[in-house]
Amino acid sequence: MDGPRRKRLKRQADSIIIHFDKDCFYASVFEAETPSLRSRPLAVQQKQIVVTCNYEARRRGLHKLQLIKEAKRICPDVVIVLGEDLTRFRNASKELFALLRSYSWNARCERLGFDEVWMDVTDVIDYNYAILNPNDLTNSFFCLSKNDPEAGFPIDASTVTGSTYPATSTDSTGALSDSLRLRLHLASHLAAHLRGKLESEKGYTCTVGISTNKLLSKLVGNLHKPNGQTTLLPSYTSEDGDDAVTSFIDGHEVGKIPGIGFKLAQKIRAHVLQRPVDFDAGLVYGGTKENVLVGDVRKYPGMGAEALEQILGGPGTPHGIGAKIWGLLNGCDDTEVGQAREVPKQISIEDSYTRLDSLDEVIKELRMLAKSLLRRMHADLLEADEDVRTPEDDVDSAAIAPKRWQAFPKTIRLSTRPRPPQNADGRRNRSFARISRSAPMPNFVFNFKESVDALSERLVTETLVPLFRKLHPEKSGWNLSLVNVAATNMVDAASEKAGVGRDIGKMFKRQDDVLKQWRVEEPSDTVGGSEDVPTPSQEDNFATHDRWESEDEDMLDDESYRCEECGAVMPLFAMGAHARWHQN
Ligand code: DCP
Ligand code: MG
Ligand code: MG
Repeated sequence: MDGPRRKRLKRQADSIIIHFDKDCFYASVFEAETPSLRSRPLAVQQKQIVVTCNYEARRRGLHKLQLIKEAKRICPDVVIVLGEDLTRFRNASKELFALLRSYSWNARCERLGFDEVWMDVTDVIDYNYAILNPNDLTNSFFCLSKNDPEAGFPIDASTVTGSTYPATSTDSTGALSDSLRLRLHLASHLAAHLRGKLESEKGYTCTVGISTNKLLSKLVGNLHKPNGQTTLLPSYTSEDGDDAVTSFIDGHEVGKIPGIGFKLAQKIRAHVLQRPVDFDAGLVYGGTKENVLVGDVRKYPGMGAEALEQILGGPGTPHGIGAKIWGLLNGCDDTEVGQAREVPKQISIEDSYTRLDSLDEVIKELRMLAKSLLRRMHADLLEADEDVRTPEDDVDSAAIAPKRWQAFPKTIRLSTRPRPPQNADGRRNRSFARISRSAPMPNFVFNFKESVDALSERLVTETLVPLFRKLHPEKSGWNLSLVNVAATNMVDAASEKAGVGRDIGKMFKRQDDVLKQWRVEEPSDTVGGSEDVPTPSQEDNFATHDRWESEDEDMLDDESYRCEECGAVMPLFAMGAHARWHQN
């Protein structure tokens, strides 16, 4: 029984989204490093588990999240590589993302984890749609640049490239006058082009889905794995639910819909089955034997946004969850593809210690921190310079790899966390404060001709040790529990004059100029300077920082303030006095 006619959600179909998922990502990173591995069964180990394996291994019966023991039993000649150090995956992920990003006009490229990327290519597709010749679609040209009409490739816009859902198109009549359909054709050609680039330039294959929102593009890609692409073809909307999107989404088990996690899925299943759901704890993915399809839920009597709010709402679930989930079950997802943030706001490396007291110990630790800081700056801020280099460049920089800085951190900040002395009652205050000192980032760190070891040594002796002495004028007995070195005050290279990142000599001169007018002159009597006003700092911040997000958020709470000039953190009430101190 179908019940009263339900109001159908209108699906937005203005945007065109492409979703990429790299095939056997971790394994393919090793294969890219060592191509001979490609023809052998290869498994990547973390702890006692195969986190992923290549398709040769999968052909022989191995799969993701299998026990190593099991994998060896099934395939004794499996090659096992260790995947616990994520550095190579992070770097590969960034490199692949940068390639895709370079084809985007609107910078709407968003990563999910290391191996997935969404691109909102609406602007590129609309531009190409507008220049199509409707009378000669078979001889079209896909333009990759608004400024360069030659950049692009020939396509047959009357057909789609790759696989489709539905597999064979039913509505051929008038199809080519349907703008959504044509735009999806165009997107399929762009996707194929990008897959080709990823493979020919970087050696990675991936699985791609093309549709009008993040949800549908991600789901439809799964239909042809690996090294395939699937376009979800119209119709995208209908009065009675016999459109392609509805039939596509209806066939999914509810728990397979991104955004419907295990708990939500269990509640929905229980409602539709009208009984508690069997829970099979043995299944790795936290799945269940019960299959409740999206279609079963969608057509269930009384089902809709309000009903779902009743079923799912309550403490711990955000208000409006019903409408959101109802949208997903109908293939609607209005979340935007995030805009790529080009470079981190700051890079911060820290380590915690049980006790750090002598200058020798401190210097040893500063060396380690400076080295990782420079390595991270190289990984996160240096990009391959793919521009054509002028002969002039080649004369004086022949030895330099074609790389350039995407951004320059103009400030280096050293922070420590001394343990306060014991109180009279013999106890210590629980909340430790960080104190910090900043200085201009010295120019030499941007010179990538020199080794990281040599540069970090210089950074320690010329910058970090002097900063440390200012921060801790006492000779010893600091009892430090944490040291943090950060590159902050990031300035985008693109915002400097064009080409500055490529011409190192010019860049260094400019750096000098920039820094001169900017330099903070330290008053000579900084003992007990007001920069060092203690602040509460988070107790859980013990692990070495290794991420892009600014750690300002960790250090700053509602009652703290960071001086824009020197980066010192202090309680709000100290702000006025601190500003006056700068003026003197
Ligand atoms: N990964 C992980 N732990 C998990 C799942 C995945 O460390 N529980 C890692 C290993 C994968 C990478 O993330 O290589 C990407 O995950 P995918 O699920 O996309 O798996 P693959 O890319 O390896 O395989 P596929 O070809 O099925 O996409
Ligand atoms: Mg993935
Ligand atoms: Mg993958």
